[in-house]
Amino acid sequence: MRNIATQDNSELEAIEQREWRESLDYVIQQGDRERVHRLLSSLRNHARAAGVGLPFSAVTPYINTIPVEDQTPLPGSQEIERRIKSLVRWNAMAMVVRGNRASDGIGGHISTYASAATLYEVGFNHFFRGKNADGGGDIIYFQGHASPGIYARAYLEGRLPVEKLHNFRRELAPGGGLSSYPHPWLMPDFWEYPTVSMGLGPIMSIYQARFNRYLEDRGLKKPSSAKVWAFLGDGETDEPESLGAISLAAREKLDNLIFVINCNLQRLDGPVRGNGQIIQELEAIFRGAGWNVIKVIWGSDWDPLLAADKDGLLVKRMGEVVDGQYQKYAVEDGAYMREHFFGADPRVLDMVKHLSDEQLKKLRLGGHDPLKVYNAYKAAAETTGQPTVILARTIKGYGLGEAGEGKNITHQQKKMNESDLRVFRTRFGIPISDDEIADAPFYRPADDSTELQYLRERRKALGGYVPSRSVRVEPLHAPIEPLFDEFYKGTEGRKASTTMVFVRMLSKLLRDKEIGELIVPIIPDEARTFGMESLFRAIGIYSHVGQKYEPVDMDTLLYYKEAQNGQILEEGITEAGSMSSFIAAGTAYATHGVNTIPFFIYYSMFGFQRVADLIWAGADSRVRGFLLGATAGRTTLAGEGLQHQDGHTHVYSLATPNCLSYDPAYAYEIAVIIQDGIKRMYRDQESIFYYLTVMNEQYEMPPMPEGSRDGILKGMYRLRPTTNPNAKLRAQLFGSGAILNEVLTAQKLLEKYDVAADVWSVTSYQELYRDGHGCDRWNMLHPGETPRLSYVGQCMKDAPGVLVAASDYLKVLPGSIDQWMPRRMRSLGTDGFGRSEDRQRLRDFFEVDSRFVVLATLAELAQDGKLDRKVVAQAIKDLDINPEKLNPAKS
Ligand SMILES: Cc1ncc(C[n+]2csc(CCOP(=O)(O)OP(=O)(O)O)c2C)c(N)n1
Ligand SMILES: [Mg+2]
Repeated sequence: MRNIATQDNSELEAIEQREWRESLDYVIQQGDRERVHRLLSSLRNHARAAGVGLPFSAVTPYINTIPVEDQTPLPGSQEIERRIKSLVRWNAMAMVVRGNRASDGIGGHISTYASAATLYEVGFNHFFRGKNADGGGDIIYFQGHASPGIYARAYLEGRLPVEKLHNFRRELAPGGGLSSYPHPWLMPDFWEYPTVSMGLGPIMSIYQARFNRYLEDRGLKKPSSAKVWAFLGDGETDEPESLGAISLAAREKLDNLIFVINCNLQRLDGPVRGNGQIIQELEAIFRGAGWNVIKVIWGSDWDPLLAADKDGLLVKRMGEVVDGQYQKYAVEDGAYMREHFFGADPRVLDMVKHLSDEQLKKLRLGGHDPLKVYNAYKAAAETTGQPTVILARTIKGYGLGEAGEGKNITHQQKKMNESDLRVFRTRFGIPISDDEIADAPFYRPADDSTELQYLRERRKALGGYVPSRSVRVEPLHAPIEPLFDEFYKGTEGRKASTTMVFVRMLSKLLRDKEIGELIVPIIPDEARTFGMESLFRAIGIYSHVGQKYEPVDMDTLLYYKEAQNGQILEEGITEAGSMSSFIAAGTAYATHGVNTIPFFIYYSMFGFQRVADLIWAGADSRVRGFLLGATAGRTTLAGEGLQHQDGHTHVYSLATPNCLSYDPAYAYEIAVIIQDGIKRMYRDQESIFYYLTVMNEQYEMPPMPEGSRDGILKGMYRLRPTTNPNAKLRAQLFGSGAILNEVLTAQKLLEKYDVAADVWSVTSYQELYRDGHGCDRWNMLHPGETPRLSYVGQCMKDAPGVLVAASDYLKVLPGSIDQWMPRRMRSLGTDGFGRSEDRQRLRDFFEVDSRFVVLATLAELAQDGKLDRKVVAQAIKDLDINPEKLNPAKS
């Protein structure tokens, strides 16, 4: 009896469901979507009022977002586009296979592009706008591992000669090669944006899209319909940077931004979410964040099946299969799919009885169907008020067949044997004969072939080839020198910190008629810490919507002013986001032809230590601008302790080849460095950027010594020579940043020990190091010529005495120039974890105060036999130094 009742119930429910659906269909067919929305939400409210709460769900069924009825036909010739795509596929694969035959282990990826080919080709033929288009064209972040496909297309376009393809990943080959991934540093006419460190492309693209708006809102660029496209892998979305800034994109209504996530359900080792569904997971995340989500899961082959699925049984089945299983269907044959996918429900199985196993195997997925992809891109491009993400389902290694399609090893598949090649060739109809196939030759049809004519015509219509990087900006010629005059004079007794000096300098630059509007201050919620709040009112904080509220401090002079033409990028607590803005602003000279000059000021510890990989990406992008690590110095930032006190970012920054790093002590040093920096980057158009540390210790800023300019820039100059050069005991002392004052005090204290010391200000160990190695290298390679003398060597040529350096950074920093010193140099530095303490105790703890400079100098003299060791022992007592104190480097 019970069974019959259950059966009755389920039949009743099925009828009920059908009737409700038919009623809804009736409303849908009227064509008024808003009416459907209203109806459903009133039903939901009605149910809620009756106590039936619907569970929250940000996901829609596991089917395409765009219904078949809403599709528009693909313009152009599908057939020619398919042939072009096949040629790109072949050449991309051949590039990797040939490369690895010529040089085993050279690497490269076949399967990423193989899965993404349609996603790119639809873009190339119909959407990506080149530099001649409105607004200078689109900005495209190509997925790094798909680079072979992008090169293969450029080869067909006639932009890359075949020799370059032969030298994929062999950049040092005669005639040059192609870089493994998108690197503007290595291919400055081709690649625009580096992407291969996963997660950075997505976050950079978000801030790029926002920066485009900023330029428009501030009148620095005409509004345009240009888009920012970011192509990423589904595995890549596990990187925190990929998803970490998506809410900003929605909040700022960035409808100029389109993410395309290639959901091949696999990453390097295996499935992205074997036991789940990455597409559904991403849909929920993006929808929750306010994005327009377009799922492109099933290709047109599935449309008739879905149309016949009146009871939603197929959709239900599609939604219950996990990704690991979907991957299995991709590698198995049609019979397996029939049995295991459709066969789970006899009614679903029945729906495919008219299809052969072979036809089942060939049912295409959405990301491989140009029509579906075209419609998704079109909808994305037409979306207003929201960014769009396209979740396109594909198969990793599509087309590789037995050689790797859908297999777990496919990411690293680099080799194909003759029979694999033959299958690939036949599948994609590449006109290469059996005799030649083993060689995997590149194939390019004649220039006047239908394919190449079509391809050229499409790119012309869309504004030129992409990717393509060019610098068309006019060099800046504004006379900025007078802006810095006041800083050369010193503060005449008043105390100031280098941070205060910098902020004053920035304010002057901002007020300048010529370059003021080009300055882009970027701050991650730390303006008050650095005494920059006066800028809020003066130049405004950028907000696309202006200020919709009355700020609580409206009645004060320095109120928190947001404005549509605001100039400050107040990013909130995100160094990664701020750095992405810095990259967008610092590459605008190439992207937009605008010389924006970013100044990104942040807590020094949270720069190179926190977002070094983004800084690296900026360096690769040929970024220009100034990074300012404020509250810097392990012992200069008092109180904050271990997590905040930076004593090492100058060591990290040394590793970035085009970053010039300075640890200046005085106002005039900063003035010289920034002025020269603007000249080198924006007048001379050098692809360099700057890292300056600034501190919060206040002291008097002296006037600039005559003739020191060159030395400041090169890295060192003699600041205060001894008044007693003929003394028997001599020393050379080197100080940087706030520790320079300790060294000057030591110079005085040493007089009591009859030691006459010269004091040098070292503004940049990094520049000295680079110069020293540059000279050594040149001398090694030119044995027959007059040897070059390093700048350190020049400075030290006639400098007598022992050598002692002290800095607020690791000992290795001064140690890095040791080899160009005429004699052994002792380095004092701040190796170890910081402490919450005041400056004086910190400098005692880290052994970098004036007392330790004195002690080190005396110890060096004793070691040279110039001084009795008893004097050193006495000095330890006089200076009140505890010889048994903890070693800060280890405690
Ligand atoms: C930060 C970072 N970590 C790791 C890697 C190494 N890596 C390169 S590709 C890849 C897998 C990519 O998977 P997915 O994002 O899904 O891209 P697909 O090739 O499947 O399109 C990994 C782990 C990297 N390039 N960057
Ligand atoms: Mg993947």
